[in-house]
Amino acid sequence: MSSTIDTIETLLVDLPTIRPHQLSMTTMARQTLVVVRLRDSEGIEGLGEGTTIGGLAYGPESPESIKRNIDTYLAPLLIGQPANNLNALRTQLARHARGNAIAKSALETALLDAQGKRLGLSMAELLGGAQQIHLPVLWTLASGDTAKDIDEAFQRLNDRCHCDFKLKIGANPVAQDVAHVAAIKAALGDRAGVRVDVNQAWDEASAVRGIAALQDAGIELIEQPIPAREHAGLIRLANRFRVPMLADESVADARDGFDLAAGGFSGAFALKIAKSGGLQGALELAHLAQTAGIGLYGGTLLEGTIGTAASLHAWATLPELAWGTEMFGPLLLEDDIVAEPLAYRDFGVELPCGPGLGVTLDEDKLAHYSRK
Ligand code: MUC
Ligand code: MG
Repeated sequence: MSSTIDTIETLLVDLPTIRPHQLSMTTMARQTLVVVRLRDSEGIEGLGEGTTIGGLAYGPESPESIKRNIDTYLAPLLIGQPANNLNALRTQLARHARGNAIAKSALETALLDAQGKRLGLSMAELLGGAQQIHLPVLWTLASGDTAKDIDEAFQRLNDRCHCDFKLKIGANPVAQDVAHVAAIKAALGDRAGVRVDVNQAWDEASAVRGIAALQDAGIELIEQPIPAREHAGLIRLANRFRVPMLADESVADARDGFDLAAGGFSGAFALKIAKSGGLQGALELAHLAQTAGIGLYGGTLLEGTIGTAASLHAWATLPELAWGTEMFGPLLLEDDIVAEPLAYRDFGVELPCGPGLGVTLDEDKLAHYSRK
């Protein structure tokens, strides 16, 4: 008899960040993790996690809506079902609930973790096997202060933590942002790669001005300069400039990827399990990008260790990530809710060993940081 899904519990966990994290749409002083604990009829537990950025500032799901929608609508679709047919469970969620990609991602992570524990396989092995076990990880500079960002970059470079940096811009006038980025790039010189993420803040005309100046300053990648739905504009920018564009909010899943590729986009796609409704959706986008000759980047929605580990298992199955990853979420948080943190070293992170995620909870820490 195969096991069935017995219970699904969700918790809101608030963790402070190590410093304010300033993005074009919000400044974060803490991150809220929606932690999923799924149990099957044999007592096997699967862990999942969903996060977003700044309540409703980043997208249509908030931590509170993720929890409520799992509890009210999504968990009842899974409870009582056979626990080991992940394809059927994913179809069940897709058929009966629209959107809610972050909530679905948290559930799929928990289902895969439980399946891995049941079969004695890591999540990457469940997905066909890892092709990389050490993944490069960049760091995001977003203190809001140029001198502080430069100090932070040198510290992380000298500690061999990160050798590529992403700057969050778009909150200030274009000329001010460009001056900030150019000063950081000039200070780092050839020692580090510097990219920017505009998080949709510019219109196309501002983007043309801003990108021209950033290209001259030696910036290597421009992430999501214009609003998510402006696919035609993003394709025009990709064709206009030498510096490549990275589509992030514009490309949630394989359908978006297909539209961009068919429209003549070149550059790279940011993969995020949260955008695609889980690991399988993110890998569908990755495989489409590979077919279309579009580069890949392992993205984060600033997940804690559970969501970061899940993403790493997915990215590890890919033969190549041309632009590396930004799976630094746990390093931005002051504390953790797992017993053993991820091993960050040599400008990257090690893929955790299985079964499942290869992550166990620290129950005391979880209780301490859980919202009452
Ligand atoms: C995003 O849009 O890329 C990734 C790193 C970071 O600081 O914010 C996220 C979201
Ligand atoms: Mg982004």
